[in-house]
Amino acid sequence: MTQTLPVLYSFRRCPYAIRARLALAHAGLACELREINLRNKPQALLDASPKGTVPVLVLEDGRVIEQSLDVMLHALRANDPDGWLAPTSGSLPDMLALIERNDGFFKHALDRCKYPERYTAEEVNHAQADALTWLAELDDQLEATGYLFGQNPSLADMALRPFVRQYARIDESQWNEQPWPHLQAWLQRWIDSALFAEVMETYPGWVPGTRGPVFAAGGVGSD
Ligand SMILES: N[C@@H](CCC(=O)N[C@@H](CS)C(=O)NCC(=O)O)C(=O)O
Repeated sequence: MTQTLPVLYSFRRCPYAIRARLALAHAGLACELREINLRNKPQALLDASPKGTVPVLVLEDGRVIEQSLDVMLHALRANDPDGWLAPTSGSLPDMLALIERNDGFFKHALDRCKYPERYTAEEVNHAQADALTWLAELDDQLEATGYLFGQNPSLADMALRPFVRQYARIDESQWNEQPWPHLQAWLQRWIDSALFAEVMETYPGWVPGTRGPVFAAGGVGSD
């Protein structure tokens, strides 16, 4: 079958895939979405990207983008209608530094908070303390303008929100009781947005040899 659109291998609940879909949807960069089962990865995905993680974007010319942040940058460099790459405060390198700490420091803690049974009690206690520190810092950073880098949503807001959402979903009543009003409001605004609804739509699992649905044909505004 000839490839007429970029192909996005995706998994609905994966925070990395969510951030990639956010940028693609916002940029209106139409692609063929292939919803995969992480326990039974299609050969086409492994052929394109042997590391076997999602998201993976295969461009029409065969180039493969296999890191979520690179998918975001690719989409936004093609079309960035609300200036996610040019925040009103701070710079792209500042945003990339925060995203790196999210993907390293916070993700490490998040995994231990989410699956405590897989780790020792000491590791979990440590991770919980790290997560609280990180989230309190984000709350502080959001206090002035409601977004991480100035007046509007940016690459950093969109790259981090799926991970903060995962943390919030571990224990929603505990999340609601935390003293982080700016962080809670920031997360909720996104969850209530049209963009969130677009990227969290449910698609049937991709059947190899068939064409997946077209994703991101419209272009959806920031929250
Ligand atoms: N650094 C990668 C991480 C992607 C990642 O770890 N995705 C997870 C799903 S949330 C995955 O595909 N894991 C492979 C597996 O579970 O087999 C990125 O930013 O795209």
